[in-house]
Amino acid sequence: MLQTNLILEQLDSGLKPIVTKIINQERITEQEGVKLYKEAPISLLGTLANAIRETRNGNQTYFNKNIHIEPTNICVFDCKFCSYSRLLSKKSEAWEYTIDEMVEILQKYEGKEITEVHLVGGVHPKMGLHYFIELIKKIKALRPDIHVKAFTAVELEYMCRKAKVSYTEGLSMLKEAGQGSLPGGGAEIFDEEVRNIICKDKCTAEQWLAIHEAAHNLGMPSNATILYGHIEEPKHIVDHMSRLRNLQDKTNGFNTFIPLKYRNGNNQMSHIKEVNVVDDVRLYAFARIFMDNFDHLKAYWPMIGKRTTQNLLAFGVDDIDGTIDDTTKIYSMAGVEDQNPTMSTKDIVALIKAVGRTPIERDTVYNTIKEH
Ligand code: V47
Ligand code: SF4
Repeated sequence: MLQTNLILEQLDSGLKPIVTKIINQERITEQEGVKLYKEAPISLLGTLANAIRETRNGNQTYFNKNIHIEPTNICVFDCKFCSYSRLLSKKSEAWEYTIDEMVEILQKYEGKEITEVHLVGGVHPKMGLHYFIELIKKIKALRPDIHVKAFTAVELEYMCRKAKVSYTEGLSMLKEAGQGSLPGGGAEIFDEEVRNIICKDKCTAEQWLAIHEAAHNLGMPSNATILYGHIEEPKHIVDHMSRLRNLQDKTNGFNTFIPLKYRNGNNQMSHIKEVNVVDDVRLYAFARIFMDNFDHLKAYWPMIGKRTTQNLLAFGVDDIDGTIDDTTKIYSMAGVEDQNPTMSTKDIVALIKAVGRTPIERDTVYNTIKEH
């Protein structure tokens, strides 16, 4: 009580009704969101976000034991922020694994305790729906215990279009093969003007949302992302979060929201400076406040860095992704500090405990496996 009174007393009159709504656990509108995002002091956003985080998830901080398999970095699309994709013409820096090679990657983890394979790559013109169905079947035959979280909406739109099936048909076939859920990539910024500049040739915002809705209706949960810190403005951030919040109202199929900070190494937008940590904190804390129907907010440590991840645990974040075991190249190719992202369970547990939170090892859909 004392704390909320103090917060309200210090506010300028325009923010007071918005903050009062948040304290009373009422939803804020897009317009209120833009005002809050632009004008609220970072300390206020942090206090509110942390209170919401602790009300929802207490002191718990989730992670899992996962690996990534990236079938290829060859991609038919040309997103300006992407440091990872290689066109067919620039094959020297490209890879394209066969199904057997990907199964071999997984075989190396025999007897190890991983619970999830995150299967995402570029959009290769020759790797289609039936190829991936076969891959998933082989993964599940080898490790029936492992959850397969696979394919961004961008990959799914392309593979369903090429196979001439609806999203529901394509996803049903993948589910039947053993796919459990969808990752959150490919959302970027939904606003049409911004999307046209940064990634105009891949799936539209409507298609992204329709694919996730179709998955949720089939009982396949998914994640959602936003790519922030480039040319977008606060109104685009709030519009993006609002479209996700609306879909979550309808389906309740999203597990977690994952803000992805734009990293500027080796891509066509490298002239854009990366935002600073205060901007990171603002975005995450705001997301925790605005996205009132998402249970979890994830800081993906290979992208944002371990130290910032730790700090974000005081600003709304309750999940930090997994052990990874140096199996992803997306962010190392975009120039992040950690060129070989891997953390042992011991490292992750220590990272979380160092800021006074409780590490909870989870499965993909947030069942607790073990409290550390
Ligand atoms: O959609 C690409 C992003 C995403 C850059 O669901 C970049 O658990 C920053 O979605 N700077 C793919 N971001 C990764 C992704 C993801 C990662 C971890 C966990 C989950 C999950 C999902 O990576 C793309 C795009 O938004 N991206 N290039 C870059 N230069
Ligand atoms: Fe292709 Fe994904 Fe890179 Fe876009 S972000 S170019 S869709 S790999």
